Amino acid sequence: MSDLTITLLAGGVGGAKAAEGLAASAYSDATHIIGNIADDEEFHGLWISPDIDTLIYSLGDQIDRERGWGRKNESYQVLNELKALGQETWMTLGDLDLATHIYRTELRKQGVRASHITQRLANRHGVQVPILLPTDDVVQTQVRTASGWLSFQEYFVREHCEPKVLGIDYKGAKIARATSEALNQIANSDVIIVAPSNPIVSIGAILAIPGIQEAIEKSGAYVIAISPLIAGKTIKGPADKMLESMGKSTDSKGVYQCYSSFLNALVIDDVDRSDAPWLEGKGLDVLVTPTFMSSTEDKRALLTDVVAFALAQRQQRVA
Ligand code: FO1
Repeated sequence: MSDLTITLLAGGVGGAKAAEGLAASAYSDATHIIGNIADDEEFHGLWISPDIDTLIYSLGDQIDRERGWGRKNESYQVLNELKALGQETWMTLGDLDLATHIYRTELRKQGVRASHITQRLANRHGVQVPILLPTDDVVQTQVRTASGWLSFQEYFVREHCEPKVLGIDYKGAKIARATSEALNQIANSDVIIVAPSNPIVSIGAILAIPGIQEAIEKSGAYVIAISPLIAGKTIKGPADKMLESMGKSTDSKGVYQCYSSFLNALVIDDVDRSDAPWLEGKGLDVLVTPTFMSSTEDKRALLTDVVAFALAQRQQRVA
């Protein structure tokens, strides 16, 4: 499969699970990941890139598997001292995790590209699958609520996704420059997999970088998305609430609406089998299979099936 090129668009916990599935599959050498950077934010003067760190920690087997983010075997001495100093500590940052943020902040100050910092952190953790960034510029998802705009982490962590989402803005996206690495990877892709990540704030934030969505549409790749919803609910995170507040239905149709300009196929769980005819009516190929990923074997099996399905359907379309 050396001539096969696969790209995974990934954000959040769902993205990390799909990345682990590909990394454990026979397709790992064919895969590059493009990770979401729009959840990034500064805390205690340090630059934090949660979705990228979640990808690195997951692929490096350093992730706290209970939480789905942060490091395993973590301690919180520094955070406890910051709390004693009267600082806000609603964003839980462990001691090992803080080393990542100190390192990233230091290299950013030296002018090192975020893409290169990501590579060095990935190397430190023995991550084999390359993680590319859609841009090296700062893009930050903002969430509009009745009490005003919140950063994504304020909405997701401090407010526990409780406020109704009235709008989303990808601050900085309009002037962000797509990285050549991401554009080239997309252009050369045979298969592009959209992870079961939040279509609005994880995948949407990648697509909001000028040139990225257009590159996907022009790539000729077979684009297949794994629905982040099972029976209209997410496993983790606010995708269902966000779809609803953006006027999209909280089911496979809503996911389709987010990706309709470039999607060839949607992977839905067995419980959502009844959505298949509507999706096929829109010209999509539909793979109905269990999409809940818990063990590494679940992840490997699902991503293997997804790639095999995509290659088979692509073959038929070419024939
Ligand atoms: N999520 C939480 O729900 N609470 C936290 O305190 C928290 C801290 C945190 C620190 C580093 C990191 O990389 C991720 C962290 N997350 C936390 C998860 C994070 O908010 C989300 O993973 C993404 O931003 C959305 O997927």
